Amino acid sequence: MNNTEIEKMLSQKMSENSFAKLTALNNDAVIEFVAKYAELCSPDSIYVCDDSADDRAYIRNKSIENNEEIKLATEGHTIHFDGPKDQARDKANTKYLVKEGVNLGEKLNTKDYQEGYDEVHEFFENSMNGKEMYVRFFCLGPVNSDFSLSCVQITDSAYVAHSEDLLYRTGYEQFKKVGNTKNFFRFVHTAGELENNVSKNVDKRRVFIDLEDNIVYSTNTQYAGNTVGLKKLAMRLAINKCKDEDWLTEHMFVMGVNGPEGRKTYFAGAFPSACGKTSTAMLPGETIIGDDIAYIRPRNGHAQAVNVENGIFGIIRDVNQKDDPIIWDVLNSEGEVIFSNILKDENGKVYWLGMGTETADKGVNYAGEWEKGKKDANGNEVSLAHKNARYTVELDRLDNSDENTQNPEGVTIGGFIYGGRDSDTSVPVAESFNFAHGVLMYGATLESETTAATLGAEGVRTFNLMSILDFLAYPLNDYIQHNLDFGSGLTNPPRVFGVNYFLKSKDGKYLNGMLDKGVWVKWMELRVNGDAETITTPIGNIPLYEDLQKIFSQVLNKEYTKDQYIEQFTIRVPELIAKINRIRKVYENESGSAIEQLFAEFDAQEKRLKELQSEKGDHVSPFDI
Ligand code: SPV
Ligand code: MN
Repeated sequence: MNNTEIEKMLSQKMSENSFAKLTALNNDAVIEFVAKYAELCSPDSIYVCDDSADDRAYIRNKSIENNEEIKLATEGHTIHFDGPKDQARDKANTKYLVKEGVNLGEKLNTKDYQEGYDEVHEFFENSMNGKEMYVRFFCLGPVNSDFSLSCVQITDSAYVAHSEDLLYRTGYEQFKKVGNTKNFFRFVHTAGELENNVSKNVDKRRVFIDLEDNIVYSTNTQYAGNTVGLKKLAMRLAINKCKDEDWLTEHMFVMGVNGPEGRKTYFAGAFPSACGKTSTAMLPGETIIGDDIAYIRPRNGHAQAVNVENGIFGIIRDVNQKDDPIIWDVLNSEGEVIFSNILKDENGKVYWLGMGTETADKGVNYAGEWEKGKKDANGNEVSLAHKNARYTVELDRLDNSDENTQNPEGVTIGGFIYGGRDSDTSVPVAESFNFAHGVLMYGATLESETTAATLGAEGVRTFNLMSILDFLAYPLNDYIQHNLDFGSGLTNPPRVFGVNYFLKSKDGKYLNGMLDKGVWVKWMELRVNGDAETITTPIGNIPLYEDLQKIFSQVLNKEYTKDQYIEQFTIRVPELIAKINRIRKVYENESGSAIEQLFAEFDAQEKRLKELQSEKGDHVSPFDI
């Protein structure tokens, strides 16, 4: 099509107002992109959004009108259901489209460019018949910031578009300022054919990523982790973009921890899904900037971070008044909340797993009509809500959102935290000997027992370096090297900590309470500022009993006994060596200078552990070190 034909086609599908909004951007690449998918997906109409409150209301109303969201009893609350088989990120069908000669390493899921492109474009054909196409502009990161990136989302799901309003900063005005550029991320999503308002053909679910053109295609799915372009889809593009520049895109929360005498220290933390990341970022008494994705740049010799997002797509399971008071309040008061995949009763009240209050006996959930005791086709009980059910809210709804949340300069990061779900190996908190040791031995060796946040079996110990493996867009060696280079380029790199909230006793009970993480962050805050001593062990520096005892009493008003400390901070030599051996296997087919450095750290750490073992035995109390 030539320009006149494009304009004619677009103006037939959209109102004058939408057309004016689109053309006012004066961006040829945007017009071309919208025209290409308007023609291919063939929606009945197209709606172009700017940053206005009217357009925001339009999208929200559409999600209700389309039955993608149902209004609940509380003002501002809605519920959305994804299909029973569309409840999490689909790792198997998320692939990088690569041209001949491109090798992203064996850990990444790739597909021949042309094959993948053709397949997904075939699925796109006429996929929006009978539907409206929404065209949205967003800014990843705070507006007017050197950290931030622009993007365009095309979707036929008002739920996806509505979620983006809660989760991101709109970027239409910013787009106007950037001029006629191709330098932005693009996302095309279609839920595909619907049945009972959910994607029908989940067997044709695809998330295909084109790193060369900075575009992600997503189809036959509604679950936000597969569809909301700005979240994990943009994260993959940003990881790729920053690899040749001097900054990082990390799967990290950003939070402020209050120290003594009004001091505040910021931390960025990476945890695999459902491992306490959001609840750490939201800890009562501390402040939250973001819970999922950070852009981190060098500034004056420090690491400076912004939250890419403006809201939270958080796991709702086990959110209860006692352990998560801040989000509990938001979920129980008026204001915009999208609940997904939990139970709704006939009065428009909602219930989820582990909410700590009485739940309804019947209603509607992600699997349809539900009543207590309902069995699925295989005779298994259908739970009242899905384990990966979520809530979507804006950050500023939280009482403890940080004053720098929108700061275009970001905040200075005092510490990186890496954590996984580990029942028997690592101590609750330790600090690395230096930046590289932390990145390698806490970040690059991160493992976690799997959860419901991705499809597949739960409870399997899985390697997930820096909790970023699902999103990594280039080979492991280069990513680790990029992190090491980032740190060595700083005069004051962040301290690096490893945490584990999930240590269990021999009889399978958790050794720590949900809020104990509030103690570990206070200790880390002291460490960053040189205010606490440590015990040096083969795996890093661990806290002194007296310091923890004091913090437990101050923060949780809890007694912390010597026995608890010993059980939690015992250095478990055989388990720690077994972990090194597992991770050696993971990397045995990888190569490069970072991998060599990693293997040297494995050897050194193993040697230290064996020395301790020969002197003191398999399990060594911190008091004996
Ligand atoms: C995660 O699983 O890491 C999430 C939710 O933050 S998702 O949007 O599915 O990625
Ligand atoms: Mn995440």
